[in-house]
Amino acid sequence: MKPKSNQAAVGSIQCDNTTMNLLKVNDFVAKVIRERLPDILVINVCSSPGSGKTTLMQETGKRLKGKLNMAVLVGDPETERDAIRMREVGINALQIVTGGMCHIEAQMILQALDHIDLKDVDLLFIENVGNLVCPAAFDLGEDIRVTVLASTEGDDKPKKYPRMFLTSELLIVSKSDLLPYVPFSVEAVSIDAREVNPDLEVMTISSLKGDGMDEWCEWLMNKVTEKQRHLVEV
Ligand SMILES: Nc1nc2c(ncn2[C@@H]2O[C@H](COP(=O)(O)OP(=O)(O)OP(=O)(O)O)[C@@H](O)[C@H]2O)c(=O)[nH]1
Ligand SMILES: [Mg+2]
Repeated sequence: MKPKSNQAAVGSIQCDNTTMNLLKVNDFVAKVIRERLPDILVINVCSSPGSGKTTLMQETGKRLKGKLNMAVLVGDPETERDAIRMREVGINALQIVTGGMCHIEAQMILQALDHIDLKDVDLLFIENVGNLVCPAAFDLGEDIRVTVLASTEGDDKPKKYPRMFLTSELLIVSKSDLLPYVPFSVEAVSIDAREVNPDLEVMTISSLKGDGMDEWCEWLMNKVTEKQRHLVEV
């Protein structure tokens, strides 16, 4: 019987890693997206399923109403549910159904851009598919990547899923209202995350109770201004 382990047997085929080629193609499409959205701040929000991304988007939309124009592209393997939840609170949202895929790819964003009205939009969120692994590898043409980690998920995640934290600018510890009830140390997660990525900012938020929302919204407003200023300079 032939060996079935990963160890290369004599005479085995040395396969090309075609995934690397796919990622190269993805990078080209991401560049096209960046060129197409020079005046809109694009934020890619990544996390495990259920960490509170949609709830955060809903609460953010409510608070930023009248201050800046926001839109959301939201990816899920199936259903329109998250886009419907966001539209219910007045957010311009379009669902990307990935058909079972565990991440959004840049070509999906490029296709979606033809189906969402971005006139006068300052801030475009992409809510990625809930998954701490695959989304880390796909540049979606975003300016900023945010990882959301709920207090209920455990504070050991940065070292176990390092690429997600390495490629993010901001870590949001969500569901902070549950911190008194779960074994989760914001300090420990911050130390681990910054060992992976020393430049990572950390914020603690409860979308449910509102803690940290002011700081988050101010951060967003500043980033939108920075993007627009950069535009003027260019
Ligand atoms: N206690 C608490 N619960 C929250 C908070 N934010 C969200 N939740 C709850 O967490 C659950 C998941 O929230 P969602 O916003 O749907 O999470 P999600 O990350 O968008 O989920 P997927 O799109 O399926 O990955 C819901 O039951 C929310 O009510 C929070 O700040 N505190
Ligand atoms: Mg969601």
